[in-house]
Parts: sequence; structure tokens; C-alpha cells
Amino acid sequence: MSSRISLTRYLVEQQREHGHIPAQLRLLIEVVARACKSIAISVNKGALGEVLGSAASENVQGEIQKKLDIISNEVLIEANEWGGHLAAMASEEMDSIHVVPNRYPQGEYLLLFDPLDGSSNIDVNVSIGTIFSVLRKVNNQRGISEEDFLQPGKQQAAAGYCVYGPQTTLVLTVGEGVAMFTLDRETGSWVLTEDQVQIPEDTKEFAINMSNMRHWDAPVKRYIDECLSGKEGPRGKDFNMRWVASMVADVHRILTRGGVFLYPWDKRDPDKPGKLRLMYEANPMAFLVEQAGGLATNGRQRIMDVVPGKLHERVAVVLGSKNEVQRVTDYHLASPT
Ligand code: P6P
Repeated sequence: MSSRISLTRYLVEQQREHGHIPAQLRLLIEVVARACKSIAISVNKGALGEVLGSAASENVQGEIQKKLDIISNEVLIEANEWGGHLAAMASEEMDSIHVVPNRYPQGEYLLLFDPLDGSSNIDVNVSIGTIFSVLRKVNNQRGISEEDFLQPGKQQAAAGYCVYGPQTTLVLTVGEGVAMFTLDRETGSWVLTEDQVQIPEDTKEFAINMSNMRHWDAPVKRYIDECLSGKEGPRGKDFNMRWVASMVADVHRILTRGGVFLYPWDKRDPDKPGKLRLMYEANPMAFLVEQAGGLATNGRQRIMDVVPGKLHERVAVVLGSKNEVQRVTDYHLASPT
């Protein structure tokens, strides 16, 4: 068996080769990876750990928080506060940013995360995950504020997710391609199992919540109708559909075998650009997908070019196989806004 490459060795060798993983960033990634192992242990306990079900609280999105949402958030906060690599953190589960307390040294990075994405799947034993995004602190003169986080996704220093499924897999980019690490539960190590992941440019598989069809805008209806028309239709081929309702699981499938994921704007809440959050869902996934040769747009614009106006901003998402995302985007651009 070829020599197993650990996460630490991967990061050291990436730094040696490309020089873009300074010590603080390497520490940040290793701390997040260790926190994901702790989250995986809680998730895997399920009913035995008394961690299922809802907490008696709502998050900033007005969504009922699951116990595991809160546990996962606390694990990430506690793991990252003391290391001196971070200035502050932001989370889907917290209204405002969490600045590293004065008793600890502040570092050069900002960490954003959705601690446990796919909460609706927690109690029914379907894959869920942790999504994270890393930005550099850009303003050294004053104290950290929410404005320091409002950077477009193209400024990310790193991004990744951990999917808690049949395997526990950490997927990471620091801007030099996408690597996948599988958790070896016997040793507790993250082992490199895929490197330089590439998404096929074409696909026959789309992911969208079809129950929203009557609310979609014309470009999305056109695209999905054409897929559903199959061989006899304008696409000349049959399509398959998948929808896990856990972004991490859907994106992991796309990184692994291709596909196109759509969570578009719809008429249910016209003032909201989409359901998914820009800073800690769409941006990290867009970074990973682009690094794997795919595309990620909001239907009209590259997601990583969107300049955020607020921390918990939402965005429409179309991501995955390059030629399919381009087609959906072209349909939007050909249609009046
Ligand atoms: P719907 C999970 O709540 C999430 O934020 C994403 O992980 C997922 O892709 C989407 O929402 C599912 O939304 O409306 O299909 O339940």
C-alpha cells in the first residue's frame, strides 16, 4: 500500500512546494480538522448521545436550532479561540461575530462556518456536514468588526467542509487544487485519499428541490424542463436527479462524480436573493468547485465576485460541472432581470 499521507504532512509539503500555508494557516486548518473529529463523534452517537432533536432556541435566520447545531458551534469556538491564529469568528448560529477574547493572542485570520449544515437531516440519519471559510484580517489599525468579514469570496485563503456520512471526509482547498482526507477511526488520523480533484465538465445529473418548481424564474424552469425532456428533448440525453437537502452531501457528490446543484432565487420570498448563505455556505463551496475545475454563479455573476453587504447575506447558487453551470448562467443572462 502506498505510504499514507496525513493532513499535517500534506500541509507541510504544500507549504514547501507553494509557500502559501504560513504557520498560522496550517494551525488553523489542523485545529478545524480536529474540531470536525469531535463533531463527528457527537454526530455518530445519535440517540445514544442524547444529542438529537431541537434545542429550545432559534438562530439568526429564525430557524429552530438542533442540539447538534449548538454543540458543533461550541466545539469550533472553543477549539479556535486560544491558538493565536484567529482574530475573530462568524457562524450561521451566531447573530454577530465572536472576537477572540483579550486573554488570548489575536492572529491574522478570520474563520467563518456553518457548524452543522443540513440540520433537517440530523434526526433521520442522513449525511450532514461542517462548512468553513478562511479570510485574512485586512485592517490592522483598529479592533475587529463585522465589516472586516465583508470580503468577496475570491479573497478566501482556504475553504473546506467535513461530511459526516458513511465515511467522515474532510475536503480542503488552499488555492492549489482540492484534496480529500478520510478519517481513519482506528488511528484518529486524516488520511489523504484524493488529491487534485477534478469535476467532469459535463454531466447528466442535476440537484434541485423540485417541490419549488412553481416558484422558479423562467431560466431555471427552461433548464430543468430541458433536462426532464431527456433524449427526445433539446439536450438529446436523459438526466438523473438527486436532492439530499444537505448542501455538503450534494456538493461532495458533485466533486466526486460531477453534476449541477441549483438553489435559485424563487418567488416565495422575492426580497431574498436565495436561501443559502453567501459567506459560510456559497463562498467556501464556490472556492472548492472552482479549484476542481467547475463553476459557481448566482445565475448571473461568479459567486466569488459578489461583494457582501452583510454577514448573513443570502445568495442564489448554481454550481458544479462547468458546461452545465455555464448553460444555466447563459439562460439567466439572456432573460430580463
Ligand atoms: P430545502 C440545509 O438546511 C440547507 O441549508 C442546505 O444544506 C440544503 O442544500 C438546503 O438548505 C435544502 O433546502 O429547501 O430543500 O430544505
